[in-house]
Amino acid sequence: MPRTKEPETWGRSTVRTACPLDCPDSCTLEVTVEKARIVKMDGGDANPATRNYICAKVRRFPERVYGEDRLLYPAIRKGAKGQGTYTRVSWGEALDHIAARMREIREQHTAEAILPFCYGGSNGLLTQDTNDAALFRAFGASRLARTVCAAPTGAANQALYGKMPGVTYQDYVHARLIVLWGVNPSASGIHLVPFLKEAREAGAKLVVIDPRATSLARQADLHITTRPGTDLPLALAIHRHLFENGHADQAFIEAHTTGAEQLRSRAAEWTFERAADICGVDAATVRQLADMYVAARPALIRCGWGLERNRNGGSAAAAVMALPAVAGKFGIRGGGFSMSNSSAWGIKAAAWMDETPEPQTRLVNMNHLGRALTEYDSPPVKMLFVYNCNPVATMPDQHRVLEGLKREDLFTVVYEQVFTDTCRYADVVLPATTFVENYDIAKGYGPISLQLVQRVIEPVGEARPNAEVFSELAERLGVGAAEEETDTLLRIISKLPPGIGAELSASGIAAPPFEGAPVQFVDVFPLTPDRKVNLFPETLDHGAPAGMYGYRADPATDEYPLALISPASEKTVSSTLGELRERAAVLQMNPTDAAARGLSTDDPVRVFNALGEVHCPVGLNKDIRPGTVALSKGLWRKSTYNGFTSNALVPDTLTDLGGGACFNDARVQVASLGRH
Ligand SMILES: Nc1nc2c(c(=O)[nH]1)N[C@H]1C(S)=C(S)[C@@H](COP(=O)(O)OP(=O)(O)OC[C@H]3O[C@@H](n4cnc5c(=O)[nH]c(N)nc54)[C@H](O)[C@@H]3O)O[C@H]1N2
Ligand SMILES: Nc1nc2c(c(=O)[nH]1)N[C@H]1C(S)=C(S)[C@@H](COP(=O)(O)OP(=O)(O)OC[C@H]3O[C@@H](n4cnc5c(=O)[nH]c(N)nc54)[C@H](O)[C@@H]3O)O[C@H]1N2
Ligand code: SF4
Ligand SMILES: [Mo]
Repeated sequence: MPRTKEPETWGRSTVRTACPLDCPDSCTLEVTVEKARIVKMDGGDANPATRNYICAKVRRFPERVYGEDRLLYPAIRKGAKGQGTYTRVSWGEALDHIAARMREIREQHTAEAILPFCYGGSNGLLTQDTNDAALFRAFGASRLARTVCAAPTGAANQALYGKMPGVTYQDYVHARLIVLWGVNPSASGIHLVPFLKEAREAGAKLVVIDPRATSLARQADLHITTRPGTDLPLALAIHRHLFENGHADQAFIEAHTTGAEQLRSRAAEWTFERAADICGVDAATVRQLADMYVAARPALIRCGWGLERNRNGGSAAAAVMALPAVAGKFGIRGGGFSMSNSSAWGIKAAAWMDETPEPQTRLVNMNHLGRALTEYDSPPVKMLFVYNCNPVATMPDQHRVLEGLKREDLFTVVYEQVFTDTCRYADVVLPATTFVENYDIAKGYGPISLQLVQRVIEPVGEARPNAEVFSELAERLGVGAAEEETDTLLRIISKLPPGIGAELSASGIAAPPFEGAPVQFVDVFPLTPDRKVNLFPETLDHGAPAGMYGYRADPATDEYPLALISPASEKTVSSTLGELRERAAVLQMNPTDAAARGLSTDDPVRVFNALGEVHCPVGLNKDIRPGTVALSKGLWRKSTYNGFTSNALVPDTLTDLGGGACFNDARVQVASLGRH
């Protein structure tokens, strides 16, 4: 069983655990503790894919655990909303207060006026979809559609393949061609990088499709610098070439797919020239990509999340993931596609949540938080319970989110590790443990891995784990029983598929299915009802006028001609660890665009559109395509001059499939701010 806390030892010891942050890699960690304090966090070797090293940001995690922004005790708002002044209270008082307000709101407005709000936080199996979900279900709160990330790629993967597991890092070395499509592993999943290097040394060609020349793009055999949001025409042009020029694998299509004819007809209009024109690249480059893809076997496409964050994101991901089926690239080690592998274990929260069935209460799309807080009625949102999430920093339409959070009649609870930008608007702040202070189960979504997260140190201050706090609140509200965190852990372990729980308990890591490296169409097949690839999911063919695989035009205007993207930064995981950023974030801009505006490096600029404006320094960077500018995702408000981040410029429009966020559909203008 998991190690229970030994009496405090003052010697030096090392504890093996795992990183549950929202990152595909899910590293094994070795955490060194001295005098009951963490002195070092480094890599361990249990997860073969993460090879004994970790990222620089998690090496700095102790600065979060013991940092000045850490929340140490529960507190209740004292001054005006947004002022950020609080009085310390006990846990008992805080939970009594919350329970009383929840009852009151239910009586006056129905429980649907309560909106739980959570996302990635610590991404383990314990920190979400357990006692939190049970409480809100049993109480009858509104439900949250957790769509801020992976909703379009998830919808596409589900519809086409039923989320069939993908090629894992270990097998990249077998590929002859690797296409990194809208993904930047140098920041967002660093353990893939050495596998890419090995593959290239073994002769694989590398293609990168990205509006920025990332460091991998600079090393690639081919870099296609597409305009953001244009991957759909690019992928359809390759489909057209495959179908029209005899490169489609008819035998595979016949045996393993449905909907090929419809896909073919939607692709028919996308000649190389027409696609190239929309993508802002040469037709010859598109043809080169198609030729390389046709010629290579095994050929592997790593589909990332950069391509989903726009109005065409779902269809784009579907068209990209359909390529190996049409081109006949499956059935060989190192061939096929990689997407999220989070479903590879077949673990579903339903296994332990069935005791509390989900009520059919109002479903709120989290990307519409601002709208929900300012517009929804019958009932209005009267209480927001935020946990595992920092919506002020991470949700679209930041101004509207803030406007909603400022409502005096909104009761907001923020349950957090550090005093985030969202905490500032809370009526009650609750301190949460970090993953070195609680148990969890970390599930990788790049490599297929499942590891136990250990409680390495005692909670700092009065911080408490999610499992305990939500069950205690449920008990106060008469809809559940308080549960110790270890009991929740044991309950979940007992509901894992046979054998897995025992392995986790015994050794802290479970042996992955297919030895962690399944071959698509040899070891794993589509998990769709008919076990075929559904190349044209009819149920998704909506959203007139475009429909499935229909291209929606770029939202740029003469007034706001630049596409603003906000890629993952190596310094944070979304906004987690954003408190440690010291300097102002820099807007990356191509020198041509800067020259046209009379801007030089470090000039303070206004980045603006009809939704808002961001003030920050500009950096001239030839690695970003003209017409596109970039500001990192996950910035805290303190990281710009005026306290707004790219999300102040991001519309809350939704993607074509899955109701996802259109972060990269922000269209902006940039001008000098004058002296700062
Ligand atoms: N260090 C670090 N690691 C992380 C995260 C983090 O914040 N920091 N976040 C984690 C999370 S939550 C996620 S979802 C993943 C995301 O990881 P990635 O899939 O890498 O996602 P992004 O960084 O959003 O975008 C990847 C690349 O897509 C490019 N891009 C932007 N728009 C487009 C487009 O329309 N088409 C194409 N082809 N490319 C485009 C960007 O320039 C960027 O280089 O990373 C996870 N890992
Ligand atoms: N502009 C722009 N914005 C984006 C994106 C983009 O591309 N562009 N990408 C989006 C993506 S990919 C994602 S995944 C979202 C992520 O958005 P969020 O879900 O808001 O993720 P984080 O910013 O990591 O914030 C998670 C918070 O949960 C807290 N937390 C961690 N563990 C626990 C716990 O055990 N208990 C409690 N109570 N709290 C905990 C952390 O301290 C942290 O503040 O952001 C999105 N935002
Ligand atoms: S954030 Fe990713 S790379 Fe960093 S330690 Fe965690 S799993 Fe490993
Ligand atoms: Mo994400």
